[in-house]
Amino acid sequence: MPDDTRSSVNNLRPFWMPFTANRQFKSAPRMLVSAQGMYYMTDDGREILDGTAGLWCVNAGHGREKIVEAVQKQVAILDYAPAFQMGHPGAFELASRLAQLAPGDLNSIFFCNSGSEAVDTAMKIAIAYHRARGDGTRTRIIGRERGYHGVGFGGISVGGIVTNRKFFGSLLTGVDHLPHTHDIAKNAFSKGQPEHGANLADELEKIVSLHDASNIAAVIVEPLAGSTGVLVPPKGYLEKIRAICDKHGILLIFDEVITGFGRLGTAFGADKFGVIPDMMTTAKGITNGVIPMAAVFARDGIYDAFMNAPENTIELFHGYTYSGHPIAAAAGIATLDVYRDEQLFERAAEMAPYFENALHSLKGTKHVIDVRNLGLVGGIELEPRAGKPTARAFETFLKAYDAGVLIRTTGDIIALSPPLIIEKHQIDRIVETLAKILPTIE
Ligand code: PXG
Repeated sequence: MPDDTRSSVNNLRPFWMPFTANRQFKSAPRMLVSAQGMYYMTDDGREILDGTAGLWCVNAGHGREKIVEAVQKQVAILDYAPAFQMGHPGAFELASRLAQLAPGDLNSIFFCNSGSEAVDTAMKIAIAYHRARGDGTRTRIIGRERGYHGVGFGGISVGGIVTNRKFFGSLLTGVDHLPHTHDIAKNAFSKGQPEHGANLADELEKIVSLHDASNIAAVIVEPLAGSTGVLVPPKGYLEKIRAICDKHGILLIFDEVITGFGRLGTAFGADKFGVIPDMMTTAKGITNGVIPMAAVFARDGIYDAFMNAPENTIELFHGYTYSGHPIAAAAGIATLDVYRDEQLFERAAEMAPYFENALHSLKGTKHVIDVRNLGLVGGIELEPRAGKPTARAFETFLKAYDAGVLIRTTGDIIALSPPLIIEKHQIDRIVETLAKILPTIE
């Protein structure tokens, strides 16, 4: 191999890229070199409008001075403090702020570094909680078809995305899955929550009667499923899931990695839907994507159940070197300040009707078989090309990028989740770009 391909940035071979068509990317790289506000800048000097808040995480927009300053300051004061048996003020302050923001008594915050870790953590807490209360047969966890809960073995086991599961062996045992709620035949082009599908929650009763409640620890669902293509929960569905969990003593975990921190126009999806889970997993927007961080929120009763362990012993044998990392905590505190000072969650709620109408103007555009939305999340589903699923959406993604707009695609679904600071003209630009591109795609 010639030297220049070994050592220079032009050698794209060593970086094995995540969830990426490596060969396609490396044949025509899309390199982002800086970002500010609503825009990325590419290595060839083009501005790209960010229609996806990075990967659903940069909710306050890019390059926010307050967050940058907080990180710079913190790294010089305390770069790292041991996470086990030691503390530092930032983690306690951020946990208090998060507890204040959370609905109900979701007051205990366990820090992790990614959504995948948060999901593993919540699953482990659920099982250990029942055991701590003398209910140790409750070990099963129920997820949902088309659910995305990250890529740890826990998350892919309760998750329901086939390609994320089928290559990886037998996964965790002791899981089961609810049916997903997506029903284009009945709900296509719904604005906000679809009318049909609350009855799908009754499937949980069937699963309970199959395994018996005494063996079930928890149900985990995304209140709005993001990665699988923006599946908005049908009216009444989450309320029913909550009621069935209560009836059988099963914990309800909301995976709010995407819906947390304003995406739906409220602090959390739980607020938007008026359904309070027993635990929430969060990540992404917790630090505006600036430093990796995640958090599990648990209700008071869950934390308390662990506090009967013998004195001076560890109550939960779980944690990460970087749980509550000082720099991530500083980024998190500054991020919450920005959300509060600029009222960004409220702003998202105010902008949502404009976003909804703009997206639904794509009804009737070539290939579009559904448009769905809630808050500042939108999904545009395309008819798959015969024999080539995902090809049509991927081509749309590439053409949109060429036209200066970043979208996400999953399967044949376009997902939009812009920063909450988006302006109307930027929403128009995204939608106009798609309206122009889609008819040119085969
Ligand atoms: N739960 C949910 C609901 C998620 O959406 C994770 C867990 C895992 O988080 P980490 O931090 O481990 O990646 C996620 C992540 C996309 C996309 O465009 C979505 C995610 C990540 C990357 C891309 O659909 N969600």
